Amino acid sequence: MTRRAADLLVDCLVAHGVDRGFCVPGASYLAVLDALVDRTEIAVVVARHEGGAGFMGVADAKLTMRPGVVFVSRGPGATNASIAVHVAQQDAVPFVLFIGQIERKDVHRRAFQEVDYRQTFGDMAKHVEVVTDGERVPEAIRRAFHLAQAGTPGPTVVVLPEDMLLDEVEAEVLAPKPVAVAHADAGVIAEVAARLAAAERPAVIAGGLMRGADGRAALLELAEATDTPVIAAFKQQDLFPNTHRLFGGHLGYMAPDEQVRLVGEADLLIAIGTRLGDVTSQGYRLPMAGQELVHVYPDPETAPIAADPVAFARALAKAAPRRSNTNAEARARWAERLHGRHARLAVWTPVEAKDGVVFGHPTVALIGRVPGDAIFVLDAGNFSGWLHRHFPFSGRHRLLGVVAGAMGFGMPGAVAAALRYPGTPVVALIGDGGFLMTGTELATAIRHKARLVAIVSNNGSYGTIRQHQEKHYPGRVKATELANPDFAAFARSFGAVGITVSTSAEAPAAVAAALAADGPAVIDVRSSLEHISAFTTLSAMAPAK
Ligand SMILES: Cc1ncc(C[n+]2csc(CCOP(=O)(O)OP(=O)(O)O)c2C)c(N)n1
Repeated sequence: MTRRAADLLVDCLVAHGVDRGFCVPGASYLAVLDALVDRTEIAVVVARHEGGAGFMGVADAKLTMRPGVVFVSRGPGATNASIAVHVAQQDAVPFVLFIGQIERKDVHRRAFQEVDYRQTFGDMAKHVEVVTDGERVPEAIRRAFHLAQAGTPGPTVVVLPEDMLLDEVEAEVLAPKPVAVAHADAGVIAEVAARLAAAERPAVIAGGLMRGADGRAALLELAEATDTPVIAAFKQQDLFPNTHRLFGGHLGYMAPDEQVRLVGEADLLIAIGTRLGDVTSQGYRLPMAGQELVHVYPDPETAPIAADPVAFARALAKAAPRRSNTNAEARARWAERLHGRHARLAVWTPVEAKDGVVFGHPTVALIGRVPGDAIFVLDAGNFSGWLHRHFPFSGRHRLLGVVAGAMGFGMPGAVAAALRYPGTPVVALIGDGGFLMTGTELATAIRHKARLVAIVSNNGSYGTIRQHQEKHYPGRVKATELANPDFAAFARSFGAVGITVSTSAEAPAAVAAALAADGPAVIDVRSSLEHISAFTTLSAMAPAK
């Protein structure tokens, strides 16, 4: 049987379990869109910017643990989407980017919108493949999906010359290539179990690769079976119930020094499913000199124990001696210190400001108003600090953020989450900076009747950068001030619910009304710039006069 390469490509995607793709259309891959017209297996979500489409793919992958699939056009489309390729690499998320390309005969002529994707994405993607022969579509798809998931998950790029998609080909669909699950040697597990049993102050640092339900269950089992506290790596606070006595806090951006020194007292750190990047390690301060570290990650370039982190956690929970070890008392005191420090930091003391609403108010208004399985989506910026600090994640909540720190993830991430879990409340927290980067994906939310709540911290500033500015160049403000539209009116102009919060007292009712809305809702919080973060104020940062 012969078929068009574009049809074969869609058949291959279906065979790989793809049920949704995000895109901005382009003339360069019209044949794929044509092939998708009659296919009900794959939902196509059209975004308003390739950065938005890309972030949707990343968010979907974080939720499903399967590769996010995104289609963009050549040149401008592909470069717009590059932010998501970078995030997928930094956040270790499986992701496949399809790019339409110029015709094969025009390669290297600097043809209209031509880009050499091997060079452009060479540093960010795990694999970039130009499919120059339609017969090789199945092989290319299989490789791209396999490499996106094997070892450290990450992005792959498949480039589709426009004319290749029209090839009449005989090739057959290839089934997905199974992804290897590396198990640590029983001897290694036994050795780590013995070290864990001997430790007085052990702690697990849990990373993003534990985000699936099985990973969370394995963490809980390991913690409870061995009385070992679990500390969340950067942005992974949802992995463990935050009120559990064995929750040891979150190693977030610029964590308080007291916390870092306390983690530095651990006599055994077991880092599972985290790369121990610069934020989690607090600028590579952790592990501290002489501190014992067991590091488990699925590739040997990152960690000495190259194993599947979930399988490892499970195996360690089974192998480690139960709680009745001789250090039980010391362990209990250690867990108390770690959890106590987190619990003290988490207490919210309502505070008012003259220049707007302290963003903690709408954040804590979520407590008790969202169910235990709600999905939170965080854009990048200081506003996120209040959620990290004061919101007690249940262990079933999901927190989608960007370890790579890219702004613009909030709205598209929320759209993807709302489409994947239509029955689950989705709440995005976004700064006024990030909101005007990709907030236009509200149109995509409207189109798909996606139920989501976006709470925007409107402090008229790129606040995070202002804070850095005040620290390094006090009083010399440049390029961080913003002029904003009325975000509630902006939201209403899309057909969404728009609510303005100008005083802290209005926050709870606004949150409740937004959660009850039948479609997307945006809360414009006129927030305080003086309260620039959950940890400090502009006045406190000002040099003493
Ligand atoms: C795409 C992108 N551009 C620039 C930056 C640098 N950056 C980090 S935080 C930030 C400001 C965020 O401002 P806003 O969204 O208003 O949130 P706030 O910090 O005020 O709470 C900027 C510009 C970034 N991380 N990502």
